[in-house]
Amino acid sequence: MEQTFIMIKPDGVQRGLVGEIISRFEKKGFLLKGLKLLNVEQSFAEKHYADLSAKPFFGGLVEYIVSGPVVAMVWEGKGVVKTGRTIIGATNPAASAPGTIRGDFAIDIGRNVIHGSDAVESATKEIALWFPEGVANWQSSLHSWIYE
Ligand code: DAT
Ligand code: MG
Repeated sequence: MEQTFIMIKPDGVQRGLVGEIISRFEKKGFLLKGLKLLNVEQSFAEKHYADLSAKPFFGGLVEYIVSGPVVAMVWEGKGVVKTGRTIIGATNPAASAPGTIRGDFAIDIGRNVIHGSDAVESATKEIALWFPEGVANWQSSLHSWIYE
């Protein structure tokens, strides 16, 4: 089953949005496979955002990600990468629809509360980076009530 990497950024943790965000993925029917609260170092944040290293905002982005604890998660389900991005909303909260996490809880692009993998391949890479120890092995007993 498809998996995605979701991270609640330091602003989301500081603002008390952890429960709300987890709840949205849970209520959708996705399965929580990995979860931890941690501080990351600059070199780790740089690795996570390596694809953006040439961007002018890279330094500020890394500084933001290391500014406090983040919640790293692995969520599983059919189409979870793309649907996860839909639940999160557009990168710039000014363009995120109401009802999305960024549309409901963020204003500035540099404080947009949450990260979600943008493709199945990047999800695989990010899960390996953030959860080298692996994720939990379980299946929901509600599976047949969520999938036909
Ligand atoms: P996303 O997080 O929606 O996948 P991204 O991967 O293009 O977006 O960029 C990663 C983060 O970098 C994004 O969540 C916020 C920041 N960012 C992106 N574009 C930016 C810009 N033009 N100015 C400032 N920060 C930006
Ligand atoms: Mg991205």
